[in-house]
Formats: sequence, C-alpha cells, structure tokens
Amino acid sequence: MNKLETPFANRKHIGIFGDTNAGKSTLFNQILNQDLSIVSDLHGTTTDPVIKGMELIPYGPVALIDTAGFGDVSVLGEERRKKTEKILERCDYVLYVIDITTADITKIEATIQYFKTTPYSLVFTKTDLVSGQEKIAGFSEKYPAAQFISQDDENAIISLKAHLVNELKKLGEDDGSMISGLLKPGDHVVLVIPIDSAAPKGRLILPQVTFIRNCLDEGVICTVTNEEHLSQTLSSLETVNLVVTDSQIFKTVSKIVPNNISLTSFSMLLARQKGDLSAMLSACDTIPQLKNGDKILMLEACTHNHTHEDIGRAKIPTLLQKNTGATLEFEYYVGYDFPKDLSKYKLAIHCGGCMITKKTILSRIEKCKNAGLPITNYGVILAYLSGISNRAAEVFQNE
Ligand SMILES: Nc1nc2c(ncn2[C@@H]2O[C@H](COP(=O)(O)OP(=O)(O)OP(=O)(O)O)[C@@H](O)[C@H]2O)c(=O)[nH]1
Ligand code: SF4
Ligand SMILES: [Mg+2]
Repeated sequence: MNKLETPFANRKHIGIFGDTNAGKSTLFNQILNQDLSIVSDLHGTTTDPVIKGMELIPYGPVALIDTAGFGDVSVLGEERRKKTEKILERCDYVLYVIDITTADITKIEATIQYFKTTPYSLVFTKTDLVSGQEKIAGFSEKYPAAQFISQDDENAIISLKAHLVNELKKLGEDDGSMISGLLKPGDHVVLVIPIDSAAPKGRLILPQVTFIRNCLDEGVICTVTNEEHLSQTLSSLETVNLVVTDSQIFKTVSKIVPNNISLTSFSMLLARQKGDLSAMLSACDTIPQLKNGDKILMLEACTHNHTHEDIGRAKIPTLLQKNTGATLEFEYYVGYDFPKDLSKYKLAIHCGGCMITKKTILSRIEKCKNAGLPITNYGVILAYLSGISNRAAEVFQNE
C-alpha cells in the first residue's frame, strides 16, 4: 500500500467465510478482479488469511479478506480455525459463502450464530451446477437477501457488489471523526506535537494526520505547534476552544494551558473514537487495588513499534509499580494475538490502536467486559498515572 492510499485502520473490513471448497477464494478473486488467492478443488486450499485493500465503487476503500474454511478437521485445521476466528473479530461485515450443491439449512443456521453480532450476507455459489431453479427458489424464499452467484456469471458479481455497497452504507460512513460533538465549524483548536527522537522523521503520525483532516472536513480552524512555542501561540490567538496534546507531554502542556481552556490528548480522543472511553477511564479505578504478583495484560497491535515498546514495556510498568508500590507481572500479547483465559488478569491495557479497526478494539473490550476484566489503554493510563486524567477527561464530561 503506498503512502497515498487509505490505511487499513480506516477501511471497513469484509471477511469471506464459509466451509472449505465452498468457493470463497473464487469469490475473493472475482470481487477484486484479480487472481490473488489460490483456487483449487482440494479442501483446505486457503491456509492463511489473504487480505487486500480495494476501492469498492461507489462506497470507497475497503479491505477484503479471504479466510481458511470452517470444515477443515485436520490437526492443522484447528490452528486455521483459530486464525479464522481472529479474522472475524476484525471484520465489519461477513460474506458467508455456501456451496449451493451441498447447502443445508441446519448448518447454515448454526454458522450464522458463529458470526454473533457481525452483520452478514449469505452468498450461494456454484449455481451453474444445479439444474432447474427449484433449489435456488427454495433458498431465496428462506433467505430473501441472499445472493446467488457462479464463477462465470459476471452480472451476479456486479449485483453482489451493489448489494455490498448498500449493506456497508447501513453501517455508517466510518468510525466517526475524532472531534465530532466536541468542536463546531469556526471553533479554533491548537495541536501540540512534540518533535523529539520518538517522532518519525519528516512526517506526522496517523492520529495527528487524521485529526487535522477531521478539522478540515468539519470547518474547525487548527493551529499546530510544539510545546516550546505553545505559550506564544496561545497568546497570539483571540479564541482557543480546545488544546490537544500528545499524552507524553501532557504534564508540561497542562502547566502552560490556562484552566479556562479545555485540554485533552490524542490518546483520549482516539480512545473515544475507536473504543469506549468511559470504560477505559473507569478501569483506572482498579489501580489502587493492585497488589504484589497481580498480572497485567498488555495488548499491542503492531509487532514492530519501538516507541511503543518503550511506553508499553518500560514507561507504563515503571509508573504503575511506582504508583501502586506493588511488584506486578506484565504479560504481552502482540499483533492480533489475544489470550483465551482472561481470569488470571487484574487489568488489561491496550495500545492506542491507531493502526487497527474500531471493530477489533470493540471486540476486545467486549471480551474483557464479559470476563469482568477492566480494560484501559496506554494514553488513558498514562494520563491517570501522571495525575492529569481528570483534566484530560473534563471536555467529555457531558457525554
Ligand atoms: N462449477 C463451479 N465451480 C466453482 C464455482 N466457484 C468455485 N468453484 C470451484 O470450487 C473449487 C473450490 O473453490 P475455491 O474458491 O478454492 O474454494 P474455497 O472456499 O476458497 O476453498 P478452501 O480454500 O479450500 O477453503 C474450485 O475447484 C473452484 O474452481 C462456481 O461458481 N461453479
Ligand atoms: S498505538 Fe498500537 S496500533 Fe498504534 S502504532 Fe502503536 S502499537 Fe500500533
Ligand atoms: Mg480458499
């Protein structure tokens, strides 16, 4: 993906699921109009998920994912099934592919349960192999929104894409903007971005760029500065409705920004946009109860991010142990890995999640909530540990 393309975190994810040999990879290639995924009559051909960004016209950029089939009962199949489940957590929409020649309503109904709350469409494939229209009519009556396709029927793919566009539109345009409900057209916001050794060379990071773009889209005036020039910037402006800073320098910035001006951090805005800010703030109430030996689950979405290694592996553990006076055990899960047993942890701390979809973060929050495990994120806990979470959360208090 080149730099001009929409990042995967900002694309709706569409997963293609179904039994082995149902025609998932064939459909994946048909939608993309490219032979990217291997197609064969052997069951279990697709072993690892294949993900590809595409423009779904007229909807916009999406990510399409081909998965390993459900029906693989080999030992390796168990591993693949787990991978497929993880993919489901990332997906905003499911295309459930069913080979019409072997379709069975009991099985279809059971599989639909597996998708839980993720919206889905049924796609019956291989309609060229059924003689007469009876079978198609039967399923069409039972599932009126179902799509019927075959590998040589281009029109069926065109209408499937149109159906998908409509379905995605129903989900809402995107994850919402970082400033919705906080700022209105004509408001003035000041962004404080430290340019230190952790800042990437010659560019801004994704949440900063997204924030600026959101301001432009919503008619909010935005001034960008660093902590050194913040004081000068504030005194040169007539009105400032909000200051947003990188959480790393919140304390410094908090001293400079007068109390009558609202102040928050990118991490708070990101937690609000992509997750559940109030759950993440209240998870911090657990901190005073932490004791020696308690286990903390650390979730980092990217495998190689040295800045975060520093925050997640050094800064937060040091501050948290200093704050609680307890020796804690930190367990790290990186990428899309997620522990099965959450009962052993006292607190979960997620990274900012800027590179992953809202759906992924919400799935994780849901799992933690179901297990009674409080979950917060790097930015929110850093604000709490620096004693500034009250000020940083003030701007959201009426929500
Ligand atoms: N006749 C016919 N064959 C199809 C159709 N779609 C797929 N097939 C064939 O079905 C077989 C399986 O197709 P794949 O697309 O590899 O199926 P898959 O669901 O990705 O299978 P796994 O990766 O093994 O889970 C291949 O031999 C395809 O050529 C179709 O519409 N009609
Ligand atoms: S906050 Fe998480 S998703 Fe964003 S760059 Fe860091 S590790 Fe990756
Ligand atoms: Mg396949």
